[in-house]
Amino acid sequence: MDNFRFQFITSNGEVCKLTDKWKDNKKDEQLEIYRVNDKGKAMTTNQGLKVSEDELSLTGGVRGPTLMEDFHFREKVTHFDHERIPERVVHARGFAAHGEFQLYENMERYTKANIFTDTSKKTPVFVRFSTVNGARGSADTARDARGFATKFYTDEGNYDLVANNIPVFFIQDGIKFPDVVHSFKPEPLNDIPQASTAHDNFWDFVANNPENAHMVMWIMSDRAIPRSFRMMEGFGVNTFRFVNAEGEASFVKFHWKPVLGTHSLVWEEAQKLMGVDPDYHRNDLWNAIERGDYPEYELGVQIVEQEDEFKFDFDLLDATKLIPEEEVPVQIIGKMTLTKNVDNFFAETEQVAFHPGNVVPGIDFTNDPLLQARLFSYIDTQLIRLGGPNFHEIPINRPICPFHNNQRDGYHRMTINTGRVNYHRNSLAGNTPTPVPPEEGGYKHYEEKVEGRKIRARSKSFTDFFSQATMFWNSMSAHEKKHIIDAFSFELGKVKSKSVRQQNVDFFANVNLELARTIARNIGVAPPKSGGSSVTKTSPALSQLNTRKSAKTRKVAVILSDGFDGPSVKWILDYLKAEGLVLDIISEDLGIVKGTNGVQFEAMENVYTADPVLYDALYLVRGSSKNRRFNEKIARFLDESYRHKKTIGATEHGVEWLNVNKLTNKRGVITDGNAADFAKRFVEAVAQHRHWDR
Ligand code: HDE
Repeated sequence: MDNFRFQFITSNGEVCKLTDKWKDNKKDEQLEIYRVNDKGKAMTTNQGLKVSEDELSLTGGVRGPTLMEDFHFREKVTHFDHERIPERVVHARGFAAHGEFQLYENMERYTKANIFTDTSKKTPVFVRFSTVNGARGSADTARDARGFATKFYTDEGNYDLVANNIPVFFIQDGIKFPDVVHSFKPEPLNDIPQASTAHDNFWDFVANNPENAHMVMWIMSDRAIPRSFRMMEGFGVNTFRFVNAEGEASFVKFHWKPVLGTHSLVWEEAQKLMGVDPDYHRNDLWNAIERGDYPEYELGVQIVEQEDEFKFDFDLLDATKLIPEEEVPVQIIGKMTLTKNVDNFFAETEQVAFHPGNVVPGIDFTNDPLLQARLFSYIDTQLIRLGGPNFHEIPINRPICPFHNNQRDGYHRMTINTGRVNYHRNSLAGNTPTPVPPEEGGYKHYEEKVEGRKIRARSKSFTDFFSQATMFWNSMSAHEKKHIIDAFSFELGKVKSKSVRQQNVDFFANVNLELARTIARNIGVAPPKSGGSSVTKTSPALSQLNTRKSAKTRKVAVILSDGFDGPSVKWILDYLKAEGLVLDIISEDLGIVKGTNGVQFEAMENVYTADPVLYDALYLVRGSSKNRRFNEKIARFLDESYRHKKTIGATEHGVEWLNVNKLTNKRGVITDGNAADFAKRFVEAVAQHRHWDR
């Protein structure tokens, strides 16, 4: 409770928690006027008429027909009939939270944007994480890229950094976006498979559109099955432009770096989680924020001076390429902290509308043809999804600064513009609202020199499709390479067309011959004889082995039954909690589990609900139990935790279980020592995330 320093009482007597981090948040103040709590209120129609009966419709006699005049029935059912809006055509499944951003370092040398020059300012943000492929109701842990879209409510207007957790994209030109999306969505004949690229159409697209080689390597990697939204990087993908007060420009790539490091699930775990807890990532984020474990991400920028535009062996305007961090370091310039869950999923998460074209002075675009297409698409899709041109008036989308112009009318207009003038130029309102000169904050597009013929052609600098795909492969550790091979073998193994399978191994031979040959052997097609790459370059920053490590917020399954050593277990659990680990006591039944010396804990999970895939680590104490189902569950916890490379700690009877399962003295399995020594080593082991060399 310590995190909640401020409380307020609502009109119907509820005590609300307000975190100190969330206090004085301007967006929250703005949203407050739209919040309505119906608890304790009289029921009315939408016209404010008090309703006397809400369960029986108006009928002609107790067994007679329902009457048309029952306006309450009609209003209630009509509203229900219209509750759904179209889901996003991509990124339909998402989850969001509020927070704030604070700058570490003044970036005025590169940009005049207020949020990147004023280190004292706390800018409210709203962040929506998403999967790309699956429908709104699909499972969280599907293999996919993740969206990571941030709306900064700045004093100069909304700035949207609409990012993904993978730094490159499938295609180079937005005109191909409908093609790639059609190919990875469920097949049109039967709408199968849901939220999965493991089908013929996608892999047919892959083998025949060579620019996607690099992105597909990332999708087959562990990056596509993140452990948590709190443990993924974010990348702006497209190259943007910073412009400073003198009008000088530089190129910029945006990065989010999670403070907890970048970590992934293993595939078997991800698959099981789709059934055990389809809301796994949602629960993880929601619960972390409710606990006060506020997710943190540092904002980084890679800046390339204008004159260095052509010094790379790829084109900066090509979204299938990344700038290796070893060539241009990521400068960390600020931190975002997510401090508050939404009050209403639909009103906030579903209705939020991001757009890469929402920029502020000091941030501008480049000619990246993918970015240019995005600048068209987002507003267009929101017009249909949110039903008209006034979606900027929906509370979650409103800027916190005032906005004035001569736009009027349209579906669901909320603003009541007073005054007669709705055009520019005018004399009746003194020619207001007035355009603002750039020196006073008006947005001015960077004056890039543009010339050329109108053509449909791509620059030759966009044609190296494989070098960075090979660099990615070269940069992976042994277990990451194995996971990539396994993922290809699963996905292509599901492809029915032998020709498509063969085309793909022949295609990926361009990335790495051994990779392609191994996949070929796993999926029953001829291993390619030629191909291979001469690229030896690596970028160590791409391997998740080199990420930050922390035991904080890791979930530990603590298996207990009556009779455990009370003082010792309590000491260990207190230590783990103090180190920031999150503990779930699992016992045979929900309720109290008793140890010696009067120590007792309340179990949160029982043998029916607990599952090893829900945890990062296992601490097995047990007491003594004759419950067969409990024993089976312990055996499964040990088997899966071990195979999924998780930390296993055991004391008391737990050690006997390790002996029986021949797990003692294995890496990441912690047993002996006194309580203090055991607890310390357990935390160190959990911080490793997984024990890959087990
Ligand atoms: Fe998007 N993208 N995108 N995208 N995108 C959408 O806009 C589009 C791309 C990304 O949580 C849509 O409001 C085109 C790259 C995120 O609400 C749509 C192209 C990146 C989200 C759209 C791209 C993204 C979207 C669907 C290629 C990483 C979810 C719903 C030219 C930098 C935002 C919507 C949220 C959503 C178009 C490529 C990120 C259709 C045409 C590259 C995180 O407008």
